[in-house]
Amino acid sequence: MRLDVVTIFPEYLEPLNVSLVGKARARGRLDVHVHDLRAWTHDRHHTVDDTPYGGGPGMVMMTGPWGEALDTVLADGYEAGARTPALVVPTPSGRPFTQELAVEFSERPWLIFTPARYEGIDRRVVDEYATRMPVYEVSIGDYVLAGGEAAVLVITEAVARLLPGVLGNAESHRDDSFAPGAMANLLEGPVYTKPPLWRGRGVPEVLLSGHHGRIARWRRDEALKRTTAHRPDLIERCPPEAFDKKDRETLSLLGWSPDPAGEPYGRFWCRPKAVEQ
Ligand code: 6GU
Repeated sequence: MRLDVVTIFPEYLEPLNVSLVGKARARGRLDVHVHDLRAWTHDRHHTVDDTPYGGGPGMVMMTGPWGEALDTVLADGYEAGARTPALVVPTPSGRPFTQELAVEFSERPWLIFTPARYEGIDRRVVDEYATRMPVYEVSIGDYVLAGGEAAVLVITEAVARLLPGVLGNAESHRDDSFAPGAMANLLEGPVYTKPPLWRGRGVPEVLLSGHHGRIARWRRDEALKRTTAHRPDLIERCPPEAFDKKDRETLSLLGWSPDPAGEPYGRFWCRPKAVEQ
């Protein structure tokens, strides 16, 4: 997979040399190119932004440098044999970045990221390139960052670990908390390792029992507890078939029951009264 990143802070992307993404590059699974947007300015001050039409606070990134940068990156990539690029535009007003989108990105041969600073990029840039290639405007969560560079790091790490030959085995993705198509997406419960006693704290006995069935059941119950506590929305949208008899027993103990309103709008389960939490 080829990755291009155009940014006014190339040094912000240094972590792409480290850890999992660095390893993917070293193994030849990822070909990363980071570009300084200011290379495509022509004035003494390397200006990339200007005041917004219509007024208002902040600055808007100008069409000129972005247009020249993207034309050059596209030409260079095609020259190097890359094909079917997709543009990934990190923005707090994008669609949520999810594991499903990470899987979709991991299946594409060429991603071009355009992390912006200030109030974002002149809309005409996205509109122009959208006539030539798929454009994904994505947000990594409901909070506001000063720029899209950190989002590029997040997205790249989520995608790189899905590439064949980057993590240990392909099986390792099947159990990801947010694996697409899973009947139920549950959060992982707690994990433990040696020593068996630390500062007076032991390990749940069942994990030392060697009873694989009981261990699997315990882990499932812990995942249900954790998910109801932290992400009740994930439980609400699980279809009834997602849960076996023991799951339903555990959910019932946690105060959850099938939605009496008959799952309107895909809500199959409802949360306990707040007082019980
Ligand atoms: Cl992708 N960019 C910025 N600037 N803020 C964000 C974001 C992206 N996702 C969430 N907040």
